[in-house]
Amino acid sequence: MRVLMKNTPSRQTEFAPRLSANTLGRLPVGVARPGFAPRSLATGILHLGCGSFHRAHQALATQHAIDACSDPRWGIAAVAMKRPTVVDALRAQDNLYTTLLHDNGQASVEVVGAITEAVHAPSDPIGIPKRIAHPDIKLVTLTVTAGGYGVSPVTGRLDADCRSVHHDLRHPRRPESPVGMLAHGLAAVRRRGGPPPVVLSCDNMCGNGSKLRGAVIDFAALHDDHLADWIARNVQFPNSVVDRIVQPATPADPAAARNWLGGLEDRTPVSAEPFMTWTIEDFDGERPDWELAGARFVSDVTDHELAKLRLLNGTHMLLAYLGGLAGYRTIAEASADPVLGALARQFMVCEQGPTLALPPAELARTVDELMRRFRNPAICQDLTRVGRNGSDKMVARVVAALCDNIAADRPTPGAILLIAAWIRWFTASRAADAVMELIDPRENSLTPLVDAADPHWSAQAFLQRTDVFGPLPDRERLHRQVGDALAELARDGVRATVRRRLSPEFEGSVE
Ligand code: CS2
Repeated sequence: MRVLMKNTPSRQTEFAPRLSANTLGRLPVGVARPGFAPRSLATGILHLGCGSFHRAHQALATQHAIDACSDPRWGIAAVAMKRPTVVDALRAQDNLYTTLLHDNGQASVEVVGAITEAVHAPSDPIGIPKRIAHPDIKLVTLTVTAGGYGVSPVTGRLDADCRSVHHDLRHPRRPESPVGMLAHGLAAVRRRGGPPPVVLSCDNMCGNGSKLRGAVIDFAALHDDHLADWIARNVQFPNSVVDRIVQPATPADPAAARNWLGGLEDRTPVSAEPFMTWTIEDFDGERPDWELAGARFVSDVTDHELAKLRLLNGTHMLLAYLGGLAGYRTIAEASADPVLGALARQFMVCEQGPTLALPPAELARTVDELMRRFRNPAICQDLTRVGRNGSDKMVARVVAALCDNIAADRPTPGAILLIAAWIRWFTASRAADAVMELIDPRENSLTPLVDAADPHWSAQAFLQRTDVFGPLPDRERLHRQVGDALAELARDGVRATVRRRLSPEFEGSVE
């Protein structure tokens, strides 16, 4: 049973006992915990990317699935790809950690015991390919971010020139990249015989499984054509769509967790919202009963993926860039601003929504729910973080819908403002005395396009970058609209510029 708790400070001692298998019994009654003995689990899943998202999403769902069916096969070996911090913290507490799901000043607190082993890839004596090839591993899952796939945005195939590919071809036992680990791991499975694991990407990107499959096959082909062919014929890479807003770890988290845990210390708790979905393409093979923990299995995830990326992530970008320019720090603050909140709603209902296969009532419900989720004050999603790598995210989250809307002759004020605000923030971040950082993988090649004195020239130069925006229809009109919005943002500020573009129906909600 999960109980909602209020956070009441407990007496903090200098040497607080650590969360561990031995101290589980000391947790306050309201804290949920595994219904199984964590040490009794076998390891059936190898996960690459042991970050906060994995621990608040898949690992928590796996605990619930194990609990629901008493099936002890599905413990997770969670691999940290670079830094050892989480691994060290988890190992010191028997791989247990706390999830805090915050809503309305209350939290549902649960200690998770689904991780059987925390592994630091660079120093792992066994090596990840060998672990992948262990016959008990039925699933290899991933959250390594889009950049971890090594796929060129131009060709959609593995970028064979990158350093990690060269490294991984030379070091089959100790590859560094997820794609190298998978290809060498699957090569070892092929040598040992028997069914290969299913490879399930849980990264937030379009066609995550298909992209990963292409990259692993491309890598294998550089090494051995027969292996590439074997992977193509034998290994399943289902697509999946994940959703839960997770707060990045902060140094203050352990102290906050100690209060919820009745004084026990957890050095690596995770905070997130209560909402979660996980939509997975059907595949053959053994797996935990994740549907008992909120996952959905479907034959095709495309519609779910478009809805997630366009409604949630696209609107996150809108709030990040305009909110950042307006001086806000977090998504919760930006979405609580009446003018920005009204624009976010209008953008979802009138621009992103009509491009999706969602019935109107479902769209209205989703938009209401998203506005509530964005405004959750307990989740601190930093705008500089949501806004970073914008050039990689633009097409799937914003421009694809913009193009559909132009083709259907629907107005696109939100997308125009979003692009203008991104350019403006990027411009501000290039100034010698910049106070607003904006990280982007293309920052070097975009910097020469910045011209604060000539917004129309700048708009045109940015929009001509097909590696960022793809081929755009009606270019001249778009150049003018983005240039006008840039000029207005500079002259009149964010709120006045946004207000002018709110339709009466949405402006009515602005006090
Ligand atoms: C955010 C996502 O940083 C971002 O791009 O939009 O991390 C978002 O919180 C998740 O996709 C929610 O499921």
